[in-house]
Amino acid sequence: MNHFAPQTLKSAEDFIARENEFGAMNYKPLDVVLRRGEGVYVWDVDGRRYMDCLSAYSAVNQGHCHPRILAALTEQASRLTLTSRAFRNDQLALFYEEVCALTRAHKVLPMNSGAEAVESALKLARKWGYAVKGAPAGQAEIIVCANNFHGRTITIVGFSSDPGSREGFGPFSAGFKMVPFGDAAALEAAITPNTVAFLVEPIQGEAGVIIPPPGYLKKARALCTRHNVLFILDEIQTGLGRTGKLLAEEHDGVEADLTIIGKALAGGFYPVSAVLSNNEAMSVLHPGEHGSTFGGNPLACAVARMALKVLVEEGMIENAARVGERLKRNLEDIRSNLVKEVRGVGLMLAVELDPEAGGARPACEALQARGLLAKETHDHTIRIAPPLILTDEQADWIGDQFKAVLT
Ligand code: IF1
Repeated sequence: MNHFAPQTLKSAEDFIARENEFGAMNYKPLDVVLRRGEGVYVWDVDGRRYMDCLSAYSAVNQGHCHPRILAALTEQASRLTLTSRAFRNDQLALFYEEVCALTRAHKVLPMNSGAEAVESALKLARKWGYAVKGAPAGQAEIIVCANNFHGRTITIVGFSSDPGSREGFGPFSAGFKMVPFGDAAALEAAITPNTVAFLVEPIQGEAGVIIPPPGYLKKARALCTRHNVLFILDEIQTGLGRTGKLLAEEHDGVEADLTIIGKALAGGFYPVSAVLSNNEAMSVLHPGEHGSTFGGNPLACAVARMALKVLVEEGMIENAARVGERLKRNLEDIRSNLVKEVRGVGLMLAVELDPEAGGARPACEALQARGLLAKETHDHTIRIAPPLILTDEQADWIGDQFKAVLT
């Protein structure tokens, strides 16, 4: 029997049935099977075109199959892909230099997935806590927020407040404390002499695009400074132009001690993440204390360098701010008692439906039928995060589709 027989799957139903037969069932995707993507559009196996309003959870901010990133990928892939960090490669230094120039970070730790970068930041924070702050051995505490989403490793789900993410996966790492998101007084009350870090998303993504009260990040930053606690921002989703700034922290005029980026860092071509550091925290890591086979590989670095270059050179960040405002206005203009709230910044938007509206999932299916792919989060929220190259006309078209489905 030939295990590598030519593809015999044709219809979407064929692909879905085969997936369900052999795959882990840890997702419940919309029943659309995609074959091709270009810019803000994707096409399914029947040739139907959709506007992508999810952007792979903000990993394709630059648009699908961006030609300049594709060229960087193929050029590098044909030359050198992986050296491991046992040897050096000629892309890593340039990646470091360009990321630092762009973000004003001093040091970069390259990883692959977002969760790995979060884990790396937590390790750094603990080591800093013992080596620099002087926390007693084994006593370091890290404060996180309720309704956080930082990834899927055992440590990370161990400090999740979402039962679905957490239950059945224990025992978990000790040393994490949870406070309500957006509540600076609660943060201050939770800080002890053993607190080494506070980890927070500038805007909570999975929680449903939750924007904290004005001044929250500034207060949190000040508290962290006052109590000698590392302020760690998870910008994996909010970063790299999504909110109309390179980093969401810029909206609040704050600078984190450790900033975690991922997703769009490689424009959807490759998993690349990084921890950025603007203080002495990175210096606590010595050879052999942390690493990754793939972190900092030349293919990842070449792709990430171009992904950042096009984001900046092609004006995508400013476009996200401008078109995002227009799209938000379009959504706010929908007169419907099915809509409870429209919220978001830049092109990180969400429509919260009235609990009586019949749920976000059916609304997403109705949008799908009209050629728009969006994803619900929780029962009543539809998130809208198209690629940052969205035009005014496309923003108006999205508004029209939501209007048609919600009125
Ligand atoms: C999935 C959500 C988005 C993240 C933040 C770290 C990570 C993520 C702020 C981990 C990942 C994901 C993963 C994806 C769904 C997606 C998501 F709905 F779960 F919340 F984007 F909104 N920090 N977010 O948002 O990064 O290890 O996945 O690279 O299917 O689980 P990762």
